[in-house]
Amino acid sequence: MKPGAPPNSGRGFVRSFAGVFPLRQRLRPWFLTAVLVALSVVALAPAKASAEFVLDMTPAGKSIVDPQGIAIFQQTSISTAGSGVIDPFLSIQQASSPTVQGFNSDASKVYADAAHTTEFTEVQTGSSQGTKSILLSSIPTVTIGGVVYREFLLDDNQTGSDPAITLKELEFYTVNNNPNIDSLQTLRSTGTLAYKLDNAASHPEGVDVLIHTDLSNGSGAADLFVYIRDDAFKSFGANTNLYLYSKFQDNNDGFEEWSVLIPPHTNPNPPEPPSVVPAPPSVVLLGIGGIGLVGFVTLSRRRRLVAA
Ligand SMILES: [Ca+2]
Ligand SMILES: [Ca+2]
Ligand SMILES: [Ca+2]
Repeated sequence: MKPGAPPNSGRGFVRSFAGVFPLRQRLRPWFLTAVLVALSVVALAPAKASAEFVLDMTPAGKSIVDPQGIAIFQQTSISTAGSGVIDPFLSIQQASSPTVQGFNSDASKVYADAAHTTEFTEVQTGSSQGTKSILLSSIPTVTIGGVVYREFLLDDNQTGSDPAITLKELEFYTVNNNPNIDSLQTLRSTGTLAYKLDNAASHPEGVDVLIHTDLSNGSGAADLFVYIRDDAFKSFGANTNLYLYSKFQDNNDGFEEWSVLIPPHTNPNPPEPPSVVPAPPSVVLLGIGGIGLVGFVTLSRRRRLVAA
């Protein structure tokens, strides 16, 4: 050791490593696997971040592909006024609460837990109130850049003085022949997950969507189109129910309403095809493993040279 060098320097660690694990042992398959798994776990450990990654839906007309490459979000001011324009299926309202959440169902009440101890009181249940079951086959399809997407429409209502609202959580599930699921816990455990906003491997801290309702033209105007790749909905039959769960933060004033456009009404300004689609998580994981393998082989060669 050089004079003044700290006792636990990197070189000292390598010597200790080489002493504990002889070269022959380090080249065995189980050892390689253990090293790759350890490297992958370290690389994928959740980052300590104070805030989630934000998809900022400003200015007007902006469209963004989500980090998973499954969803496209597009700001819109399309009018929802008049009968036969939209079919609402989830209405969430509680002006006094900054955080509101819920999912669509034919159940008379919806809860967070299967034991029914926490009710989502903000959900306006009953079809006359704007919340009901909906079939996946009733969700319009739109082709963008040769890829088929399911189209959803969100209309937020906020005060003019505080028009920003954040979509914190957004999840889509399919369930065959069951329009009456009444708890989020049951939906998450029995439904087939198609898309979850916070599932981006590149953003373990989570993903939010920031919406400004003042970009729309007055009342009766929607704020956001959400397009989900059709091939994300794996469970699909004639009686497949579509469940949408969403959670908002910084809510004020009126309700948040999810709907679909009723044909022949269509989006007059569909989003541009995404120019870059992020690689799926499995490819990213393979890449991290590959980097770990290259690093290990390089380390082994260096150890061999030192040994020679
Ligand atoms: Ca609105
Ligand atoms: Ca609101
Ligand atoms: Ca989030």
